[in-house]
Amino acid sequence: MAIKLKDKTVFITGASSGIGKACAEAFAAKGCRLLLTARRGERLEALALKLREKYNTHCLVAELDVQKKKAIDALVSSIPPAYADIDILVNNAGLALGKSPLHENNPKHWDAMFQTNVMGLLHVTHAVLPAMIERGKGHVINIGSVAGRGAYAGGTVYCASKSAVKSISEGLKHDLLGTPIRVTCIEPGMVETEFSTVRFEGDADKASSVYAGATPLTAMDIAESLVFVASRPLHVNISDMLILATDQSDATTVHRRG
Ligand code: NDP
Ligand code: 8X3
Repeated sequence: MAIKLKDKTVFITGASSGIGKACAEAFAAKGCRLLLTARRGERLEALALKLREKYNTHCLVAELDVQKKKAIDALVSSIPPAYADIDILVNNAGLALGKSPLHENNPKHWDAMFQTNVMGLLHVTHAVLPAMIERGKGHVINIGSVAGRGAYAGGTVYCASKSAVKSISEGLKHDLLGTPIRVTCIEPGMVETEFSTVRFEGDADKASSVYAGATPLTAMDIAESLVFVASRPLHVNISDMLILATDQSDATTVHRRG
């Protein structure tokens, strides 16, 4: 039987847009208390206002760049008591930059992707986990990608970063065996968010061509899956979940109409 998520505290990175924002709404609808972080604080404020009005959500927002370890440690060590007992950590902050062959890449993009998708996830997890272990409860949900299951042309470094997220999730589950802490890696296929706009540095035509003629997933499709995973009975750990659009069969194979 599903467990109740009401009054659980959920810490989400990258909650200002897309999947992270949808997760905030989906967990708010279940009565969770939210700690929402991202770099764009004004977006978080607007989201918090909406969730307080719509669901009466207890919601704390904080600007956080997950590339900054000191800022992560400072934030986690100063969380007000009402939000300090984190039940669910959603490591969602992430991005892809560019889609060119490796030898034509801008190496600064490699840094941004690895520092965010991998090191950011590690540092946030490292900061949050000890208290979960001490309290004997918690769930770490990492947002990986279909891109972590096989590399594709132009995505070498992004795919490697998401492959790392998959490995880290698996390793963490081994490390935590014998504790009640659950670890899940959610691996979405194409989801229409700001992801492609960021990847193509604001080029709207390139971004929309990713989804042309197909029906992509929505951010809420993924958020609802997180709610499902988090609400399984405590003896059930969904370790891995690959979620593809019906129009997609792997990272690069998409059925397009017209
Ligand atoms: P969006 O671009 O819509 O959202 C990305 C979020 O990550 C934003 O809230 C952004 O907030 C945040 N973010 C980026 N860099 C940082 C940083 N350094 N510190 C803190 N937050 C950061 O894309 P999605 O919602 O699609 O992406 C969310 C996750 O889902 C990513 O990990 C992505 O790799 C993954 N994913 C996406 C897929 C897709 O097709 N869309 C498919 C598979 C996985 P801000 O800029 O305000 O800091
Ligand atoms: C994002 C999905 O296939 O564009 O992780 O890399 S893909």
